[in-house]
Amino acid sequence: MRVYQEHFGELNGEKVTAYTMVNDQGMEVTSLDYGCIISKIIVPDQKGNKENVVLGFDSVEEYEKYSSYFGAVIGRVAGRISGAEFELDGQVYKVAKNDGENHLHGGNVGFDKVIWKTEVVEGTDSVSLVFTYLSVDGEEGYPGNVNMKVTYTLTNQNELQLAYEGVSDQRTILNVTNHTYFNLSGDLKQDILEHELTLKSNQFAELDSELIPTGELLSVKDTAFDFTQGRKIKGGVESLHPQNLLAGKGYDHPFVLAANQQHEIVLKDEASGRQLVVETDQPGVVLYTGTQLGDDFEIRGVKSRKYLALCLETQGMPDAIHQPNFPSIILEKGEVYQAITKWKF
Ligand code: FUC
Repeated sequence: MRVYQEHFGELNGEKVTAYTMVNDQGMEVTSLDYGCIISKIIVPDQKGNKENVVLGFDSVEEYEKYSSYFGAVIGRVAGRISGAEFELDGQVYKVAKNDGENHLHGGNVGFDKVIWKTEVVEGTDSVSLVFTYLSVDGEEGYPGNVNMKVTYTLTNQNELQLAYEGVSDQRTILNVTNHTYFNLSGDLKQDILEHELTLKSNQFAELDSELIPTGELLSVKDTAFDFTQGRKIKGGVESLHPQNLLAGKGYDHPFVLAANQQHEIVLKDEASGRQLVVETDQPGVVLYTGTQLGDDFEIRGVKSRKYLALCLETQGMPDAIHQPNFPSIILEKGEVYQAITKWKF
């Protein structure tokens, strides 16, 4: 296994480096120190053709101009915070309003838009990239100095592990994810409507018109949200369920996971024969079917458009700070926040 580095570009005069991890089977993962962005994942199809299965760009400028969080780590809090404020210990914290009246994916300059310190760690059967970043007290409105560490580990079994750690010097909130857009067809040969998803989830969070959870958990039974037996993404695009319509004809929904570390999320593309198994220790996953992807730019030569890729954002439930029935995302002073997600191809 090996890791190599390349100069990727510059962000406000600072150097951005691309790190590529390669395993003995030829699987490759390229990641930037800018936002811990995973810009490429190259895996073979059933015939052995090695192609890229994620959305990404080859320049910092394109990321700055067009990216909808492509491949990036999201924080401090993934998803929307209603009204862009929350109360903690009697104090109201106003966080950046970057999605109408609400806060989205950590604000204007979230974890996805900063440069992280990087260390390469080479093991015998794996290689890791260890990214660290100090998010200072008050950044984007959040309390506490938070020391973050994100570790991406590639193994010889074609598994990429994403491990997140955070420690704060004050009581705060933290809910981190990765916003990779998958398309298993390879090099964006076709959109993801024929991809089949299996999810161990019996409930999903109802959203309001601003895509914020209402607090109600709805049963997936007899709806296009039932992925327990496997279902093609196009089912949700054709569905007349008000929640599919509200998400722009598709999905932009948090699902409550009924199992952890048990093949709880499986994405398949029959045409290429590729399969992705996701395992996590997190309570939920946001399925986002790229319904808001713009069509005024190209992604490595392919016109961007709706349904070109989908995200499986494993995380705590969005807007949990306002929903007492969702698992808490409060992090105590000195406590270590830990989350792990694995993607096995
Ligand atoms: C997802 C969605 C949002 C948004 C963003 C780019 O996580 O939940 O609606 O469009 O990504």
